[in-house]
Amino acid sequence: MLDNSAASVTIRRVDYTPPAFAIDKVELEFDLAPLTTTVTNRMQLRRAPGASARDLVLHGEDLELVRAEIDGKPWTGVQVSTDGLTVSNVPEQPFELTLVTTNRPSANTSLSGLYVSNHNFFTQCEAEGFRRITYFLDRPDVMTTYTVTLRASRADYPVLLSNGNLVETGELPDGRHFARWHDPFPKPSYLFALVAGKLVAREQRIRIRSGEEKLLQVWVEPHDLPKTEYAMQSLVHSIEWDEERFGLPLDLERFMIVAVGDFNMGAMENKGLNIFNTKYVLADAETATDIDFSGIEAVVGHEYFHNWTGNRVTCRDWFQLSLKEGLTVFRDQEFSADMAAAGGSPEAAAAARAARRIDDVRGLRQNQFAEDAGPMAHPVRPDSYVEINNFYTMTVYEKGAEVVRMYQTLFGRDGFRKGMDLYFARHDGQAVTCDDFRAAMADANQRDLTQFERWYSQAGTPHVSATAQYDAAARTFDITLTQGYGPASADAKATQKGPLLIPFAIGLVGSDGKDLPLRLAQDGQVLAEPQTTRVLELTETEQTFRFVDVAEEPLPSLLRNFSAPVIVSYDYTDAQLTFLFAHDSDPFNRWEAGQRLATRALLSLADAAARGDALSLDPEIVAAFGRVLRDSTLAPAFRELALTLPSESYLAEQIEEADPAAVHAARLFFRRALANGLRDDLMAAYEQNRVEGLYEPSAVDAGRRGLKNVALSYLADLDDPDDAAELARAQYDSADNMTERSAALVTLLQIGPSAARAPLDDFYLRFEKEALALDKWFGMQATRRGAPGERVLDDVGALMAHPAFSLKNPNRARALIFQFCMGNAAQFHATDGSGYAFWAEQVLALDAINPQVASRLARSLERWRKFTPALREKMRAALERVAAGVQSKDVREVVEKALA
Ligand code: 0A1
Ligand code: ZN
Repeated sequence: MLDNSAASVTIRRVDYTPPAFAIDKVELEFDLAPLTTTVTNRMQLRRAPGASARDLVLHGEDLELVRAEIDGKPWTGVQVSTDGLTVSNVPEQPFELTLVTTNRPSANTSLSGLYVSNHNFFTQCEAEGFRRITYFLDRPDVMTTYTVTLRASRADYPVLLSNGNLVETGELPDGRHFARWHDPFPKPSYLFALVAGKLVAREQRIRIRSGEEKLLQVWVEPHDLPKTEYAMQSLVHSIEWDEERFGLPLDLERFMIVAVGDFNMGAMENKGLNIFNTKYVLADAETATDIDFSGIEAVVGHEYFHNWTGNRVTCRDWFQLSLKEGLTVFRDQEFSADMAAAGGSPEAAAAARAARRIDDVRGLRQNQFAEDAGPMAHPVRPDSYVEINNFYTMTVYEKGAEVVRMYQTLFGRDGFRKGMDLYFARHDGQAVTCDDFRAAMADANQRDLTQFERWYSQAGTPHVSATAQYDAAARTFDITLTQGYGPASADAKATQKGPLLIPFAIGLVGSDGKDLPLRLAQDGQVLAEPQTTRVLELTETEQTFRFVDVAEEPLPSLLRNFSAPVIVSYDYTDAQLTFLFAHDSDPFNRWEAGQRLATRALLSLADAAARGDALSLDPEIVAAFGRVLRDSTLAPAFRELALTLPSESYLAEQIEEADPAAVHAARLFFRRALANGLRDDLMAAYEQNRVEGLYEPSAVDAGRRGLKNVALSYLADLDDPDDAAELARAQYDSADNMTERSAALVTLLQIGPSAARAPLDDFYLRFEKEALALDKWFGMQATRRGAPGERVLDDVGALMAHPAFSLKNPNRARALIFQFCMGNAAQFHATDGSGYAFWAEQVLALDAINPQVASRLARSLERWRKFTPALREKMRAALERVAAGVQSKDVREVVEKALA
């Protein structure tokens, strides 16, 4: 049982002490059975140099100790507690400790440690799951080599996998068999994994640049084998890319990916044995969308790239999590961009790259900026935590990736590569800190990066405000940048100590829409075209940069390609934004101009809606969107992104006291204005972007489908949506892929439940046995808009009782409950508080099953203080209800911080 009364313990970064013991090697033997699995753990231990501890304190949770021996003799000096085992008076000299324990895999619903999913065994050890398998020094700075023997019934568990290389297999009495694996690379316990069960593999042999042959395997349940082609292809591309871009080869003889249907996160980079949520492995045209395919490519890449950034060089402690995660997200973003760009013309490649960048930044701004402004705000390298699982956050991952990207922006690709090379030369095989990475970047590029440390230690999103002054007589253009932070929690404020080094990319756009040549007053050097973007280094609180020989008053294009994770304000007029939206040579900023234009209009519409005023939209804005929609020189993927308005939750973040109903009304009004104003263009975009021929998840085809489906969705918001309904219905019926089919169904749901009823039933029958497709079926009903006065929550409630629904499967819980609470703002924030009551009930129900999943859901109310007083009070009540009934420290940390 979890103890509801136990005080939460805060772990602090400054308290780090090195381990008192080292483990030279470990041998693990597993007698696998679902009810009770027995683990025999034989460790060669020795005191760390200089350490004098007499007792050995090991981590352990939910274990039953059967036996303890030192150097082959029973050892009675052991003390079991709720969080570990103390072995007293251990020998001075190196010794062998043998511990036999049992655990209960089939009763493990937390999906941390050893658990059963669909009758097969899996493990998840990051961050602190290994201690649920055996007593150990379960901390990332204790690295050792593992030899693992798995024993199980051959009939029930024909496949037995663990990290590294397979060294021996054989038969045992009573229909059992065994497999022994050895991983030659020392690793921390969080990278341990085993898998056992009825699985089959797609295999491929490749030759890497050294000439060595490698075996690649993707393991799945037998019926899923046809859906593994894309994952395998993505793995091959990842291996090639890491050799090409960073000179990093695959270091093991074999590399395995295993898919599991019950998984808390996306995937896990266990050494040589990556374990993946099925969502990021299984795909075919029928069941997966373009977004799913690109998610698979990114996550396969991400986990593979961890082999060097995370596994060969790992984290000293969990405060350094972004050392591996920020860096690996950056690497997977670059990989995805390169893959999307591959094979196209230079223009197409640039457009594909820009589309990826826009997508990544949109995610960051929507989710990480909100996190950074709320009660869970923390630096990229946090200073404290109660439950480390709560710190696998957008800040550590996505903001961390932006921090890594800034090194590349400052030093260029070659300088960044030099820094990476030095990092591996210094630290291969070690557990290190974010400071070590920064030092490698600094030393390789002969730069002092002391100030840059603040990116790791300061919480909150920096604000940069810009003002400009053109002097026609002197032909100078001065741009003054001021940096600071917005409102923040007291904890976040306490971390904000001084100005950051902000790489600020800028261009100056002339009246013909072309970039002007840039000449900065300090260095007197003119960049020849097309280098008309300049990275300014803002290091002071306020700094003025002077451009000289500026022939005409330019329009500044600020923070090109989003060169730093900051919020930029500048007093653009609508006309200036419209101009940039039509001309900026930087595709990111071209998109950004449209978003600024839309956001400004949407916020003023929301304001009017909240006051009950009549709504109206300047036809010039509609016209600006129309020009981009019609511009066939622009990639369809870009036009799709340009036409996608900021989400309701992003807009609510921009408002001091947000009224979700008003935001919803504003966004709907804007969409209707675009639909009515651009009907013919939308219709044309729909017709012109039909993709003929065999389905391919390429960036180009996906872009066309994306634009076509965004056009369809606008057409469904026409005052008369009959044509759209007909198009959507025909698209649903003729679809030969999930992208088209699900987009059609979502559009029909947008038009209304009656338009969607028949295809919704068809979808269910078609995909009854396809878990991932069924997740979509739940998700689209949870996120449906709902007519005025309609309660989508009633449908969600009914779907909770559907035989295919289960709270125990994280993907299913996310599809229905999370999608409603986090992806349907207007319905979730219903004024009667019904959404919040539902939230509290589900957080508590999940808390008893799976604290990690419960805690993620708990976070959907953390921004409660941002809302109107009436909503705020109802949210507080829901939070208090959870605080009173919570069992896990995971959820308790979140709700206590929210209420503090
Ligand atoms: N390191 C993995 C993410 C991960 C973290 C925790 C997990 O279980 C609690 C599972 C996976 C990654 O970055 O992909
Ligand atoms: Zn990762």
